[in-house]
Amino acid sequence: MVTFLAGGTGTPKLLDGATRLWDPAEVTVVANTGDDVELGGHLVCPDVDTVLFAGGGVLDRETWWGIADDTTATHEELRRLADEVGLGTAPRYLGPEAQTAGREIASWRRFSGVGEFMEIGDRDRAVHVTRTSLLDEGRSLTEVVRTLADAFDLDTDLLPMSDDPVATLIHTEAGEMIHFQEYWVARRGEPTVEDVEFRGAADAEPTDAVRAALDDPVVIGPSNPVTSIGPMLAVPGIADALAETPVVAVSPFVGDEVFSGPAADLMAGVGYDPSTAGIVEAYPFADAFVLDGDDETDVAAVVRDIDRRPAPHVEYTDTRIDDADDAERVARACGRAL
Ligand code: FO1
Ligand code: CA
Repeated sequence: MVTFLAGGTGTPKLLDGATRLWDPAEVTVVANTGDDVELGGHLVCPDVDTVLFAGGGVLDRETWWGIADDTTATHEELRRLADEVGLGTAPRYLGPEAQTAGREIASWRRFSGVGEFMEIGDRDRAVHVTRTSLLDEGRSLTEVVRTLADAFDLDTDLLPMSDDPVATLIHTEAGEMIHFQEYWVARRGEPTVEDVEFRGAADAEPTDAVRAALDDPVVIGPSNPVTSIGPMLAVPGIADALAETPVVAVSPFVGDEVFSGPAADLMAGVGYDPSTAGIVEAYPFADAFVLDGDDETDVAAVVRDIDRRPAPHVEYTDTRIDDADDAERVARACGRAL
C-alpha cells in the first residue's frame, strides 16, 4: 500500500506513472482542500477534482483542471448577465453576514456566482452541483468524494485531507487578504505574497480514512509545498503521522529553477528559500528526496544547517514530467527511495 499527497499538478502528473508501478487498488491519494471555494452556492474542489478527472480519463490535460472538451455555456451566460447590468466579472467575496439556510458556511471561502470569476465548464459544474447537494443532504465530504470516484470509475482511493473547511488565504504586500483562487485566477498570481494562512486548519481534523492512509509509506509529488501540501501539514496530526512513516518527496525544482506554477513566489513569501533546499526545509519529516540529475543541492548540508538527523536518502533521476513514461521513471525513483 502507498499513499500520495496531491495538490496542484505535480502529484497528479506523477500518478499517471505511479499506477503502472503500484497496483491502483493499493494506491490512496489524499488531496488538498485548501484551494476549495464556494462559488455561486456550489463547492468547487480543484485539487480533488484534478485527481478525480485524471483517474476517470476525462481531465483536460492542457490546463490540468476541468474536463476535456467541456462546454462553457452557463459560465458565459453568467458573465454576460453580470456585464449587462454593470456588475462586472471581478470576484465578489461574500462576508459572514451571507448565510445559506441549512448549512454552516465558511465565509472566508465563499464567493457570489455573479460574473463567475472562475471558468466552470458545464460538465464540471454538474460535479459541483452533485457534490454540494450531497453535502446538503448531510453526507461528509469524504463520502461524497467516494461517490464521485465511483461515478468516474476511479481505480485508486481518493480522500479529501479533511471533512472540515480549510481556506488558503494570501496576505499580500499591499495589505490585502485574498483567497488563493482570487490570487491565482483573478489576479494571475501577480500580487507580492507576504504570508500564507490556512484558515480553519487549526480546528480541522484529518479523517479516520486519512489517518489510516498515513500508516502506509507516503509519496509527496513535485507539488508546491506551500499551497498544495502546506494546508495538509497545517491540519493537526498530519505532520506527526508523516514523522512516523517512511516519506519520499520529489522536488518541484532543479536547484532554484521551478518547473511550473507559483511555488517560488509562495515559498519566498513564507520564508523558505525558493529552491530544492527550501523543499528539504519544508518537509522535515521526509526520509528521502527525489532530485533531478542536474540538481546540485547538497541535501546533507541543508539538513545539517537545520539540525535534522538522520540525513535523508537522495535518489536522482530526470524529474521533468511531460508524459506517463516520465511519470513512471520518477515513480520508480520514489519506489527505490521508500
Ligand atoms: N484556473 C485558472 O487559471 N483559471 C480558471 O478559470 C480556473 C477555473 C477552475 C475551475 C474549476 C477547477 O477545479 C479549477 C479551476 N482552475 C482555474 C484551476 C485552479 O485555480 C488552480 O490551478 C488549482 O486550485 C491549483 O491547484
Ligand atoms: Ca518519516
